[in-house]
Amino acid sequence: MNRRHLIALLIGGSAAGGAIGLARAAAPGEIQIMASKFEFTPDTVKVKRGEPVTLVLTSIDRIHGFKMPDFGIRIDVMPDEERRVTLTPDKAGSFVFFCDVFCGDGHEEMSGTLVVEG
Ligand SMILES: [Cu+2]
Repeated sequence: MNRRHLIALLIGGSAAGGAIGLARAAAPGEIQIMASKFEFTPDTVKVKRGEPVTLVLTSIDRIHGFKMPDFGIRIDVMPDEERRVTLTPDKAGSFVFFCDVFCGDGHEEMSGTLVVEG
């Protein structure tokens, strides 16, 4: 993980101010994502522009990868271990994330979408 890039994202996000006036979710800003052959669950994650969110990633079978190029994020997803990555989306839209550690015949299909509402 590129820590310096994440910090830059956080600073950029707070300057965007896109979430002002929106109702706050009751959740503490963490979203669990489970990786398995050959999917992420959930495979669609909704967040709000300008609000920090922490993705908590874990795998139930083997090592997978989690890559989201639009936000410069890439981490290994380990079995029985939680890995966290925090970002503040500074742009609205739909952004693809996918597994980048070859994990078998269905690997190419292993992807999902981050929906940033803004
Ligand atoms: Cu894979």
